[in-house]
Amino acid sequence: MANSKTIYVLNGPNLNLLGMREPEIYGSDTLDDIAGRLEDQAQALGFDVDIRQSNHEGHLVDWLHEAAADKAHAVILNAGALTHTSLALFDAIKAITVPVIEVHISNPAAREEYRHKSFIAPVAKGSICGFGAFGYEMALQAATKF
Ligand code: CA2
Repeated sequence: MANSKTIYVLNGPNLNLLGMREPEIYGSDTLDDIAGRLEDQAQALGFDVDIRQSNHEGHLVDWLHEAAADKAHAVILNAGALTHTSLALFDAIKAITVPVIEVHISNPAAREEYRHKSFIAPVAKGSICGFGAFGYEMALQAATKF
């Protein structure tokens, strides 16, 4: 059960493949590598992280609602390709008061035109893009300052 010291780290479609495909874009860290670092750093900062990944949009919506119901401290969200399509994620984030930090490993603004629109950015507290997997650690640092 989450509490006011819990930071959710939610990952969307295909991010389970991190470290296994397209390392030139997404680096060589797996999601487990990233999770291990976040767990250590969160603990040192007096927080805990709840790290999840799903290939299903509805799971991400449910987890955002759960973060709100459990009064989590913050959500770090890499919605993957759903970033560019999901009105449902926009609505879910807009409906909750828990701050959401948008993270992308790559810099979508420097990629294909269809990645330039984010449904998350207008309702996020802020966005961190283009710093590789380190972006998750940047987001954790930022979240612990709220
Ligand atoms: O840069 C990011 O973090 C993205 O959210 C990654 C999404 C992409 O659709 C967004 O535009 C930017 C894609 C996630 C797919 O992850 C993979 C990881 C390894 C190999 C293949 C896909």
